[in-house]
Amino acid sequence: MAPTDEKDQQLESVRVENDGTHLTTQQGVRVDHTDDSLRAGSRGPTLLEDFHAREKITHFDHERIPERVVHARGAGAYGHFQPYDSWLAEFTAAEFLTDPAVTTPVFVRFSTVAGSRGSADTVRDVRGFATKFYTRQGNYDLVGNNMPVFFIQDGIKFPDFVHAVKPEPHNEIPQAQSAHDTLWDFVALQPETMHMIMWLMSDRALPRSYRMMQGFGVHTFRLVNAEGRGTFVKLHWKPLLGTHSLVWDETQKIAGKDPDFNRRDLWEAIESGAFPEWELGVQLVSEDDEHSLGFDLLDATKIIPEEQVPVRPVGRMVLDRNPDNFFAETEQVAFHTANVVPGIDFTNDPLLQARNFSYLDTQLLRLGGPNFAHIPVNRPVAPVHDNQRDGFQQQRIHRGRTSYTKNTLGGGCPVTAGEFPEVFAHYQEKVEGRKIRERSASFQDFYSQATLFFNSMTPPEKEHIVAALRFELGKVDHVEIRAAVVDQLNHVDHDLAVLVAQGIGVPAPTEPATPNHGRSSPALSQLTAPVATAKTRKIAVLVADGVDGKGTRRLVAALRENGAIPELLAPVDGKVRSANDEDLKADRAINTMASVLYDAVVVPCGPDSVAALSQDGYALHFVTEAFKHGKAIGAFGAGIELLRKAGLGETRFATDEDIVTDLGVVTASAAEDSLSPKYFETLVAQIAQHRAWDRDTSSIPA
Ligand code: HDE
Repeated sequence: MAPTDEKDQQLESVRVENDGTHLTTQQGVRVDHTDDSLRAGSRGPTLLEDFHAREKITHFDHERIPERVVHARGAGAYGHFQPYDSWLAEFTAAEFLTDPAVTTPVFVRFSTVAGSRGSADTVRDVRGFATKFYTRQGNYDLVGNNMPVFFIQDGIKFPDFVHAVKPEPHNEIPQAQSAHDTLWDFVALQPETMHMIMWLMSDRALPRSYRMMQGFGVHTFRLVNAEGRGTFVKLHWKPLLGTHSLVWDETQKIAGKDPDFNRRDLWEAIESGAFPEWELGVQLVSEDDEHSLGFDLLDATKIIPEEQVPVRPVGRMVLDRNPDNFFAETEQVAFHTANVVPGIDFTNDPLLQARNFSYLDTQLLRLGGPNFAHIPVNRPVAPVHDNQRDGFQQQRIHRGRTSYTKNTLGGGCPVTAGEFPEVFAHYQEKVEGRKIRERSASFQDFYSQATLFFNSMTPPEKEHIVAALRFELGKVDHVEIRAAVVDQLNHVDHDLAVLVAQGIGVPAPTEPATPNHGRSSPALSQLTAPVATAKTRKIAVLVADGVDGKGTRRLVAALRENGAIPELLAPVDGKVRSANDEDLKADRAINTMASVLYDAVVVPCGPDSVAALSQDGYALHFVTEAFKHGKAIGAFGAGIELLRKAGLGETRFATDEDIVTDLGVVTASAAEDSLSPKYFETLVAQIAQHRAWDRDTSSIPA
């Protein structure tokens, strides 16, 4: 395929194709045989002179590099970013944010934080959302997360925090889980974690898809305009498909059924042409208003509520190309918060300051030396001219005699001429102070935004937080740690603390430690203004021999028309024979899949089909489990019988020609051609709702 942008073009020069080639050594010598080593006699010892065997095995021995100390597991993709218009030029000199004629190539890596490279995708965790913009002024990295705050206020505590959340050092248990003693011991002793803990215990920690996650720069950064004026900024990514989550029971099951769930989802969406999109937005605060927000902008445990400062749209990012090679690109990509371009600068957020040290440092170990910027995925599209030389894995052949500034022998080049914003010039912030190890008094409010977050949740979201805290603390062996966390929760919300205490066998507090201020920020809830679309949702259609062929075809067509992805699941793989004797391709055997891998399930008509499915424990469990997890369920004609058999609580089904929607279950008694198009519309609308939260599923087994 012809390269699509400057970055793709650059990568093209290092891509290797093996089609129609011969096997060689690394030296390009063709090899006659690679299955037997060179030996003295066919049963004798292997000879040292077998350079091919030695090279092959040596290379293999050195294939691994250290995984990232955090964010080890990830998935990446290429795409591009384009601003809508130039309004932001009043605030920043960064061309890629302000010139709508400029399309900037990007590489994005999504990740979990705590787990190893091989851990499951759907664990309860923060998700990384790191974007490398290959701008014409050099690389800009926005290394953000899917939650807008962080656990700690000062980077010096990062090693402590990470040691606490990672598997415990004596037995390396548990993998990719926060539900263990050391994390909660840390939390109980560090009240500044409470706001982030509320996010971590919320549905945000269980994204349905990387494509359905918000992203946040977290810190307050600084935009600088062409005149050198600075403005504080918070950066937001908003997914066009809306922000949606899985439910906890489901995520645990997916971790076994498909540990690559989020990675696969991203890959498949891009392969199928359903390119994920996000809108970049900014919250701007003038320097004059720095101290008027009621909290400190430099404190990364605080958000600026959107109701206080609106998020203004800047541009759109589309991811439209999967990498060719996971290791070369997704593993070797090196993000760094200090990769900034003219127009974007730092603030004194102590977390950001530490990150500006850490990211360069970590790559030196992970990627084996100071030349990691030469690795194809990391190379800027902007020209690079420096006096840095040598080092392990040097990839460039610098010509000439000079590698120092100033020089006359090289004509003075590379020169340092130019003025901001043509060149990067650090923002001239005036700073004064004594050297002191002390946290500012303005960083001491640990609870008010944790409370704001909890207050802003809808009832099901609150229930999920209570259940998550009970689960997590229920795994903590030391009861005194459980109690200490409840004490902290009692500063956030008294009722929350009581509910959690009741679930984990510790005394409930009698009085609130801090009264709830009662404020909320509706924008924090995922459910108050959801984006309703069925696009890219995966729908399981349960079929067996004797299924209503016409009805099923119409269903599949209607789902596809709305951008959903229907798959026919049958008791065995291959095909099914419909009631009117046509063959329908079965996409999967039911027992190789599970309801947790789909967004909705539909059972078409066909008395014989339904009779067969009713004898199939996998099919019955499929429906019950989808109901348990709040998913849209559909059935028409005899298909309703399978729902009855599966036992969907008090749900009311269609008994005559009507379409009935009850508790997110959409049924119609008609079938084949007499099924009204309205049925499909209603079903699609229900799928677009993501989940039905009005079900009481507490007694539904799953
Ligand atoms: Fe990171 N973080 N971090 N982090 N972080 C890393 O860099 C670090 C923090 C984030 O896909 C490491 O290349 C410190 C906040 C993402 O490659 C390391 C502190 C946020 C990624 C590191 C933080 C993040 C990382 C590990 C506290 C959200 C994955 C390997 C001062 C705004 C990037 C690496 C990718 C990765 C250090 C806190 C996001 C060790 C010291 C806050 C998305 O450098």
